[in-house]
Amino acid sequence: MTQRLTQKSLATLAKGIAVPGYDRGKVTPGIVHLGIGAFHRAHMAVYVDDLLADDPSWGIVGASLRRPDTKEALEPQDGLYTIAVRDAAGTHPRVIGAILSVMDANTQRDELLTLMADPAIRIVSLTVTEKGYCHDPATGELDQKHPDIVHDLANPSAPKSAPGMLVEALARRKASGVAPFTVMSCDNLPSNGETAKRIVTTLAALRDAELGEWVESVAFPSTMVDRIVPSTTDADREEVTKLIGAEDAWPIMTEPFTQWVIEDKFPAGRPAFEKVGAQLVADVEPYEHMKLRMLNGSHSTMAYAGYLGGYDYIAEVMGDDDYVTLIHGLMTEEAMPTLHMPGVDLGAYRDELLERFRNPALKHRTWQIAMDGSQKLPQRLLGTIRDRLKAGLGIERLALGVAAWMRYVTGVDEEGDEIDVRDPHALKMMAIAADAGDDAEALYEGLVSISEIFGDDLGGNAVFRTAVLGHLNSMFDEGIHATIAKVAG
Ligand code: CS2
Repeated sequence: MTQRLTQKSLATLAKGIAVPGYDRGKVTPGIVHLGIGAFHRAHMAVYVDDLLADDPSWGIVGASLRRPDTKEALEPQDGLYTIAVRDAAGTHPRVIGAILSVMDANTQRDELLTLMADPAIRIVSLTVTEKGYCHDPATGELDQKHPDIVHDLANPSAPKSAPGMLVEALARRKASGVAPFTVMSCDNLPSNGETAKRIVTTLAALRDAELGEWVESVAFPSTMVDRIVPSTTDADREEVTKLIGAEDAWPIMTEPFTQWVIEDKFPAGRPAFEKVGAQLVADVEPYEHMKLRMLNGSHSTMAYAGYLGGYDYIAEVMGDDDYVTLIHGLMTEEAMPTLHMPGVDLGAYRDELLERFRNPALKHRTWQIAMDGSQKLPQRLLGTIRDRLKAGLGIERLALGVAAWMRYVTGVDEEGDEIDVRDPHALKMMAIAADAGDDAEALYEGLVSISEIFGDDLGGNAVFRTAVLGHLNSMFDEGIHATIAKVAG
């Protein structure tokens, strides 16, 4: 039987496998990370791993707010796991040691809150996905009717949501005279620091006005994070286990590219992230817009249109010239003119993105990216659309992305097979689709009435309506391929 990846087995791994080059016994926790999923383990944890030899006081304690599966995988491995970087030349494994332990918030809530209130913890970082913010994606405000927020206001010392955990931990720090930690969002939200701050301070103020004021003084730097991380499959597990010579229950598969732009606002101190490739800047927003509109806007469009077109993976979508023309045009003609990035070569950024999407070794499922569209559309496509409408510019390709999403959330594909639509609003959307049948106009009207996605302005905009409905009708009448071929020209 293959040995398990553990601190002890590190010394006996296959030759040439990179392992932590520092004494893990000396590492102490300085960061609590909420939402210890694959993305964090491929991104921030790697930057921290690169720094621990210099400063061992920044170890990470991870926490899962929903499922215990990461804890179950990593605990028997002493927190160790492999990141396997994939490119056309092969798979390159490296063992990461930055995560000291993982807590399951459901069963260890109080222990976790006690740790978050400990002065040694100077940063609480987050990758809880868009929906973890319990907000209205169209306005970026706390959704006070969200069931988890209702719960957390009724049970402030036993919160369920990420904002609730932050507020309770900050309240405990305030009560014991400990300075606040810095809250660092690493999710794909526009102005993620400001958004997190708005949500957390609103919740704190609803609990107690004085606490709300105190939370106003907490630093919430914004960050732009980028690395493509497909879900790990059993075949990946087997491959990594063979490569490293030990069983890893949850390796993380990723691409060579990584980028992290961080607003330099850490009153409680921070690791020297700039030494390991992160860009520390005064204003992250332009980078966030660039990434959300170009990378993520393309991704979501490829996810919906690609899935409907019968493509399982992004690299397959990129094998279809019409799709490539659409995505190239979406970035060049529609997204790029809305960005203001002096000193950044947007054309080169686009070309690099197209190369990354083409990575044949990265099995990135369209279905994975299609998840939670209601939370993603506003910052990936609708913001760009609003800017262009204001300037009187065309939105043909962006509107195709929105129409493909509308077609996708009907829950039935072009072969009549069921689509497993995962979204916090899935039931509502599928009910709208069931009522609409194959009436594109009724589907459009029903979906744009969800103001958490479209706000109150977009649905009734004549240009938007004509563009989206045109594509949607074409998708129902002629299918997705013909619709894309028309736009690709
Ligand atoms: C993707 C992102 O799943 C998705 O919605 O668009 O996770 C994307 O891979 C990352 O933002 C890349 O940095």
